[in-house]
Amino acid sequence: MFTVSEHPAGAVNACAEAGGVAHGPALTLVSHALCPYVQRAAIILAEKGAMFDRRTVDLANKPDWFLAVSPLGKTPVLLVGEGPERTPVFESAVICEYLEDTVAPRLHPVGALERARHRSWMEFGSAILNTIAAFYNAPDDQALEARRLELASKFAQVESELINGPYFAGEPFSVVDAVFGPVFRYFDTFDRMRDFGVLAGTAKVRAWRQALSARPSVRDAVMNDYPEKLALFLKGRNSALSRWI
Ligand SMILES: N[C@@H](CCC(=O)N[C@@H](CS)C(=O)NCC(=O)O)C(=O)O
Repeated sequence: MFTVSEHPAGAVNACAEAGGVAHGPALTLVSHALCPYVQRAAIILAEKGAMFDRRTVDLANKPDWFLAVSPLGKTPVLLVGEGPERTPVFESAVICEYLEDTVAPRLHPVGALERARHRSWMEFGSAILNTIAAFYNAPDDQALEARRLELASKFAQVESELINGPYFAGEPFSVVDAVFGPVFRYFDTFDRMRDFGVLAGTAKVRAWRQALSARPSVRDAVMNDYPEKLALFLKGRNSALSRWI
């Protein structure tokens, strides 16, 4: 079963390509409470001021209606339109591109090469999410330490890519920011366990993390009980990290 909840984002859809059509199709973001890929879509929808509904699904017990709209059985899915005309768009990167194509304002840079560079760093953000999963699933201390070092090394690479902030591209908020907001959110929970020192040598990354955590779209991309739910999930991994909770 799923629960349906309204999202606080306001305003109406505006079609960027059509030069500002007042109302676009109904949008429903099929979500999971902890999914960082869902969060990036929610952040972009909020940044664009798009109205959307959110349906939360239990991924441990996937209902048939969900499997019918999610060929890979994963969240997020963006349902565009209603009834028989409804089209499911799956894979977060594709959802981001669809929203860029259809809802103003554009968050990607205008120049093709700079846009490609942003997409590259979105991929890097996804690679960090995979390392975070390997970190919290590490079966023993040795594996945990290896993943910790891998994370520190990846954030050192991000550090050398950052300019003056507050965001990835400086002043404007971009899609890369929507990818890294959910990445940094994990560290709010990790930091409560102990100081793992993953971001110790990366002053620009730490400043970026702070700017993103203060951004309303990033803050509101999860429900209030997210920290408790994440802690419970991490505890349930029975991994080397679980004992710190
Ligand atoms: N590449 C996908 C990754 C999405 C993903 O891994 N979603 C997870 C939740 S965060 C999921 O639905 N897992 C369920 C499963 O794999 O069975 C995207 O970017 O949308």
